Amino acid sequence: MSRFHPFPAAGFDAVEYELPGPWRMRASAQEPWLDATVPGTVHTDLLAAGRIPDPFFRTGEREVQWVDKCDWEYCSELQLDAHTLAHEHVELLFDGLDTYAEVSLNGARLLAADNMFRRWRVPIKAHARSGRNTLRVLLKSPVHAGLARLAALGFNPPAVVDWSEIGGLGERKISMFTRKAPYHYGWDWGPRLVTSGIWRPVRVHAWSGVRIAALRIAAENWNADDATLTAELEIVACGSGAAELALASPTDGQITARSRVALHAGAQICTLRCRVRRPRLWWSNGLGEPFLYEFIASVKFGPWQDRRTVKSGLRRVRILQPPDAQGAGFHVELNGIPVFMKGANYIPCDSFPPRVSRATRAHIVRSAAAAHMNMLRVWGGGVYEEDEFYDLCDSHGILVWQDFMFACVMYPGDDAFLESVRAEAIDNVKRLRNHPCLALWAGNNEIDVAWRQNVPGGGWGWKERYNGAQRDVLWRAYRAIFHDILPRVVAEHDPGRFYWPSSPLAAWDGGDGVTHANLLASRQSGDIHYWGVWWGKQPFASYRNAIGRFMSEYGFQSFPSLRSVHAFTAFDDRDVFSEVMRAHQRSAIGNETLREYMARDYPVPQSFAAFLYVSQVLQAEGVRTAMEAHRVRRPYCMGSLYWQINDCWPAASWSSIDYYGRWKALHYFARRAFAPVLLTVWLDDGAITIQAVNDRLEPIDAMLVLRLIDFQGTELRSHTQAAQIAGNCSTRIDSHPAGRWLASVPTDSVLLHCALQHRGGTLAEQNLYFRPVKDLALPPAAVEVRVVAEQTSLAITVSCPMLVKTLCLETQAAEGHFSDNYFDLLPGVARTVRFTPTHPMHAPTLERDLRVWHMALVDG
Ligand code: BMA
Repeated sequence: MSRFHPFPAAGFDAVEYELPGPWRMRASAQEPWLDATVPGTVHTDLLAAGRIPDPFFRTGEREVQWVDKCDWEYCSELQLDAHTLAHEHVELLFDGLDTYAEVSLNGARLLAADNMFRRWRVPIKAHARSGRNTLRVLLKSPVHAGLARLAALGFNPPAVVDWSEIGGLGERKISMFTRKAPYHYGWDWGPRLVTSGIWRPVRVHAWSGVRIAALRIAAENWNADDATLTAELEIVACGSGAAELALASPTDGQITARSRVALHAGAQICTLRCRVRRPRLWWSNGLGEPFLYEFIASVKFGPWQDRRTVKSGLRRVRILQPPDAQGAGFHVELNGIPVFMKGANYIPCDSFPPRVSRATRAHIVRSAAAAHMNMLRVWGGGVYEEDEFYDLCDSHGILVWQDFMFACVMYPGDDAFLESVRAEAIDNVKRLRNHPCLALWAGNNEIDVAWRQNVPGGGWGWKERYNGAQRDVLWRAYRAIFHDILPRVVAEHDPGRFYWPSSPLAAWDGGDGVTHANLLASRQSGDIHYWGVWWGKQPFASYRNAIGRFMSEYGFQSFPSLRSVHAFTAFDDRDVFSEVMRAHQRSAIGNETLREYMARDYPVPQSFAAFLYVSQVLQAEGVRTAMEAHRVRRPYCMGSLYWQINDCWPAASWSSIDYYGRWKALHYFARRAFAPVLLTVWLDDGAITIQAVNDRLEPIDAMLVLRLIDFQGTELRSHTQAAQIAGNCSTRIDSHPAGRWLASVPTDSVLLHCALQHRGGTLAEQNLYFRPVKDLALPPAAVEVRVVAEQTSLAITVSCPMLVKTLCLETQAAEGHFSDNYFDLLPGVARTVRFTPTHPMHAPTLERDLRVWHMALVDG
């Protein structure tokens, strides 16, 4: 017996396995059966059977809108053997049913589900037989259910992003009536694909005597080298009597606890405690190792036993709002250290979540870590992600701001709905609470700011559309969900974790429904979604002033690359204003806004390919202004999460990584702007200001080297000075009149190259230009490209005797990843980037396949 398995096998072990299938599906009772995939969705099954066109290709989305108006039936044979059926309890576990599902076994009704986000455990012993059993799941149309609820309410609550027209429903918006991923009804970056399905695994669980229904691991009473570990076991027993509990960790042998308890029949919480000396802490990306412990909790009850294994980390995260002269801060403190949050908002990686592979999720989380992010916000219009997503965040040191799945609508407040919300919250809080990455729970996305109950005329004009009685109904439901049910669930099942009712929000006193959310959008406290740039058409420079305590959203759109556009268009569609491209642009102001901002600073290209390239550069330059400005303002501002890291289909959007996983220019820019040591320089009111931000805890003694060069590489002026940069803060290094640098210099053909030199290397660098790109006298640079094969990658060296502005390397056929891209190539300074191909390839092949973009090539 290993010391981690404290109880010997009892010979009567529980049985647990995922249903192997095969599954079949059909439009109920009318059509022949088709092969089905579980976990999966109706749409992906119909697609695999050739019954619908690809909804992502061209305008395919429009042709599949009939699917959500049908009921669908799924069926599988379930073999149960005598050993399984001999257990006291035989249950079916449904980890996710999307959404209105009637489940029967051998004709006997088992379950009527109505919430995509819940997990269901259903006893089947009374209906099961040895041998073959027939399991049927009828998935009823979420549209019919939604329309019925809308009719019953008698008025339509507000909803901003819900493509009811595409769904043939006219103005009737129904997403708020169903506990189902909000973005399925369409968003301003996503299609309307209201799917149904058995979207998470179905399992059989047969057990006797006792089971551990849930486990909570928490560390308390911290000091430098000591912590108390608490394991809370939720135990379900079939009778009463004495039981033994144990806790152990294969990671650290000193973690061990045992106790004897008296169990009663039913559910109960039992607690084990032990001390951890010199705990190895979990750190976020950039601060240290995100160390993980494995814990095993076990119970032995007569001849029966059960155990649960969980990976967790020892760390203390607090969200602090210290009052100060301007208002109150809003920052994450990790293991006693205030940490600036760098990151992005995360949406589901596909309109059909079950087809997202582990590799796709890993690519997004790894890309976040590679861009020096330490936080992702799992935004409230999507889904509570799969366990593997949080595992990835745990092991890459990415903290998670977790919204509950409510966004941009007002919800009904009838008892059944509120009960469903409570059950959903309990299921998900219990599932996710042991992840060290989990930083906070937030109630919803942008509902408070849109409604603004106590501010006449405030908000987005939502409440003004309703009479007093209707407003009462909607606001009462809001308070019940976000000020009562959700915080209570968090307090009870995840005590100590911070809860924030809505994002953005100025403040909340946590009281009995009392809110300070009626404060006008405040830059003095709480978190902010800043959309003055994009929706407000403000210049990018306004990012420097519009700074609050925590920037949880801001962003700008771009198009995916040409390679990606090829995948969802036909040849004739390749014009940003074509019907197909417009169908993949869901922001009402999308293309016009891109073009308007482009015209301010860039040549607006004639050719489609150049337009895509410039759109990415425009987005990247704009958003980096914000990232740098937010970091510069620390500690006033302590978080910068741009909108959005990923896409759920191929489209124009605010993402930095497109649907196919390709990094846009913005992701490369994010990696520079979020680097642990940032050097930033900007021109404002005739002054050049240089500032360094150091997220490392140690101070740095560096040299600042400034060189004014022309586009042919001639150095016109230079300046060197010592720069002492403190740890974990932002330091102003220098600020001086631009005139000192620019006297008698043509501003359209020079740049100021700023570098922080440290121990013989360049720690950080940045270029400052003095005119918008469209007014620069860019030389007709011919870039020399050389490719040399290395072990697993190919080294591409680019060079040019003159400046190459925002050089972009693109492959035409080869698939792979560039280590760096979208950078300025300084005159006469060669640069090597690495290309890691998906499939091995030779250097000459890549050399032929490469295509080079830069600003001087853009046809204005
Ligand atoms: C934010 C998000 C989303 C939206 C995005 C872009 O406010 O919360 O609702 O997609 O803006 O408009």
